[in-house]
Amino acid sequence: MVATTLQRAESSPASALASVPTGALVVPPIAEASARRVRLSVVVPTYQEGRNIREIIARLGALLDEPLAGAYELIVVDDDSPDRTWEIAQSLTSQQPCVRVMRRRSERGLSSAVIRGWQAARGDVLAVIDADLQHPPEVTVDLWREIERGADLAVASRHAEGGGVSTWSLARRVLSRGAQLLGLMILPGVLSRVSDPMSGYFMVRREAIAGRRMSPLGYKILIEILGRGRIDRVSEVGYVFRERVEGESKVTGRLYVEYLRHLLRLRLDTLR
Ligand SMILES: Nc1nc2c(ncn2[C@@H]2O[C@H](COP(=O)(O)OP(=O)(O)OP(=O)(O)O)[C@@H](O)[C@H]2O)c(=O)[nH]1
Ligand SMILES: [Mg+2]
Repeated sequence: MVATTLQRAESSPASALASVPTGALVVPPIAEASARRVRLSVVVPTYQEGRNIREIIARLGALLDEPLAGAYELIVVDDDSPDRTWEIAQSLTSQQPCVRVMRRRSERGLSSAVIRGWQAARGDVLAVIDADLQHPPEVTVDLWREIERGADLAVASRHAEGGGVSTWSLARRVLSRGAQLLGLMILPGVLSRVSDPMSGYFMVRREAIAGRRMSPLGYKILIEILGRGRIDRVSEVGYVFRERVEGESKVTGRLYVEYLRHLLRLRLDTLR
């Protein structure tokens, strides 16, 4: 009885779900004036990550508390996962008030989830990281340092010094490099700007993408940022893409088709 009372006294109740922005996929130019103390907003897109969400949120919190105590937020954007990832994430808000949770029911897909999260973000710097711990959370601190040194875009790269793909099969390596080469042929000026344009782990200054209408397809949101953003200074940090331990991959053959359509769409739009 005493223990229960103590626990209740120590933790505030879980906060309400954040509302999901609608309409065009455009990140607004300035964060709300009242919330300007937030410098960094990290979006964690999730679908069926109930077995990973606690750990990724706890680790990001512990890491970011040092350089950015009280000045960052973690925004989980869940597509109404049947395993109720959103609910687990919401239960964490009582211990970590920097966590905000969106439960999306009207839209699906990784790229739009990331942009919806950024639309609701309060920070001047916007970031994305996978929930499944394949992106080492420690690298977030290195990316933040690169932004502080003046980068408009800081990318965690598997192909920069110190980077790699751990135990990927030869087939997956060939597919990944093949997709990158295809992208270089269709959009050379965009994909050549970073060593790992397929990375889903990066930070970008809000002002570099604010007001730009995004139209992503599939998984490769970084290509959209490079293609449509005002990116001047780019920095890269090497990282090793880890194997997934818990939960399942959502990658299917359809994503390769969407990637090709995305490249072609961006090529047409940026030629205009
Ligand atoms: N909100 C949302 N998140 C998604 C969706 N698809 C994937 N995700 C999340 O995006 C991140 C990357 O998805 P994964 O399926 O792990 O893709 P991957 O890491 O490229 O591939 P694997 O190495 O096979 O895991 C994870 O955090 C997923 O939970 C989606 O449709 N909506
Ligand atoms: Mg993954």
